[in-house]
Amino acid sequence: MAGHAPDGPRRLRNFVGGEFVDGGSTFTKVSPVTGEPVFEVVEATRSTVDDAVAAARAALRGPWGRMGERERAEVLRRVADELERRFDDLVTAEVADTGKSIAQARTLDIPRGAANFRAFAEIVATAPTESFTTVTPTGGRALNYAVRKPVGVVAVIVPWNLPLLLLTWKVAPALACGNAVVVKPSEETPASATLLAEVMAAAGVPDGVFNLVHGFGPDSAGEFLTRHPGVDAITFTGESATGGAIMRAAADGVKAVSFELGGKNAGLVFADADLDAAVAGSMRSSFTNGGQVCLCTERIYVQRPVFDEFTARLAKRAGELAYGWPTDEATATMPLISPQHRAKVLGAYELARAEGAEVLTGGGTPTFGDARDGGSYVQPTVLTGLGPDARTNREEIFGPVVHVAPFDTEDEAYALANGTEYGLAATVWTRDVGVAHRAGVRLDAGIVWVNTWFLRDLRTPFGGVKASGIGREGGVHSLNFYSELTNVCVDLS
Ligand code: NAD
Ligand code: 6OD
Repeated sequence: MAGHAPDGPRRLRNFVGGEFVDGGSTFTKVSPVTGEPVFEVVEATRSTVDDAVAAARAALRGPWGRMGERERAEVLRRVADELERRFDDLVTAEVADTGKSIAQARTLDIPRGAANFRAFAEIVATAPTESFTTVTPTGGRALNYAVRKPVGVVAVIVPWNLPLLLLTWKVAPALACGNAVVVKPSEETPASATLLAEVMAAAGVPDGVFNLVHGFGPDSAGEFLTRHPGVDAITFTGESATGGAIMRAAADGVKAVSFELGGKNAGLVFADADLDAAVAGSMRSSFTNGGQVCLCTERIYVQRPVFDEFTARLAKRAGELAYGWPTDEATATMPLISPQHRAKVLGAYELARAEGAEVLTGGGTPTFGDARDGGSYVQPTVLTGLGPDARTNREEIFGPVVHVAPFDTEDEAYALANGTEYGLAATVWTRDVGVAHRAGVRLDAGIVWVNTWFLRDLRTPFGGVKASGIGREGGVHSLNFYSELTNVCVDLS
């Protein structure tokens, strides 16, 4: 049966200085598909975190700290090779933790893990050195050039929705730049991160360069890491409120932070759009991974001439999404990550009704008559009828739900899209090249997709504006966060 480990709950341990370590209490990870226990996870204590940070620091003083970019790039390629060798194990782990469809894990999550390492191997090996020639006060010349150095020990804290993808998106550039990392995966998704530790060891990554601590946020591994004086920088993906808490924790140590946070992303469908593509694309952008992607569109604004047709087609297709077990190839949706998250999303469905929304499809929970009734499923839901000030249209829900509303003018579309505290991503459907380019300028978002969604080139800047983040990662932007640049100025006269 899909979704849980065949031989019952397996014990997952922390990984410190190249060894799996036990100790401390454990917590149980349950299957989102059935609610049954799948893993017993050893929670890192404060002293485990101390050991992990010390191991990372020691690794920086060893051979790792003396490697050049090309050698490190070679290590990253070996990690990618090993990830590909362990592909099936990683798929199984990701499906067990999240309940996502095996088809998605095979085509998105796990391949992106390997791709992250290959991309940053290439990026670091080919990055140019910044240099300027300067005229000196005596009319001579000076040469300035910037030397990249590792920041040091980097804490990597990530969420549960795309566990391996999001973890490796940060670990790959951090290692490419010569840092050592202590990673804390979400308490909801400990399995693929544990396999990544095995991958690191098999790929010959020196001991202590990659350390893993399991646990929670406040008063657990997450907070121990962010307050740790031995941590030099924190890279975090998760909720905006958690980003605020981490920023407060990091303030005393004046640690560098990179934050990829929440979103309340808008889709804009203009009347001239290819409507088939807009409906199909919006199905992906609202319902991929059960709506649990920070880039998902939870608000779609549709130009009035096509509003009725677009909305009817979207609601019909959302109502037809196939549930299935994760191993069924036809499965098109998935459970939410946990009963707590399900309660939050169902609360949002209730709030939408209380605010006066019309529920076009969904709005509740499915029943299966089998073990999935113990899981965390909700129905894919399409809402309409609410104004821009409704909480449903302002607060991130992070589930398979979208609100659809009409607009008349291009200016109005941008005003509606920009009307939240978030600014992560926006998706625009139009055949008008002028609108396509203006949208990039007018939308308050770190990423604007036109006639597509979640099409990624790992060299491009990725991040959010407003409450959706601080900084950009991707390509040279990642290198800049994960390196210290020392400018060397040589007077040549
Ligand atoms: P979360 O903020 O609750 O948790 C994320 C991670 O932070 C987990 O590992 C958690 O244990 C840890 N954590 C929680 N409190 C902490 C604290 N006080 N100190 C240190 N660590 C702490 O987020 P989540 O519920 O796991 O993930 C969903 C959220 O992530 C959504 O808001 C989503 O939009 C956001 N997200 C953003 C992006 C992006 O790229 N912008 C990508 C994926 C998810
Ligand atoms: O594609 C990426 O690099 C990325 N960071 C995706 C984030 C998805 C959010 O859930």
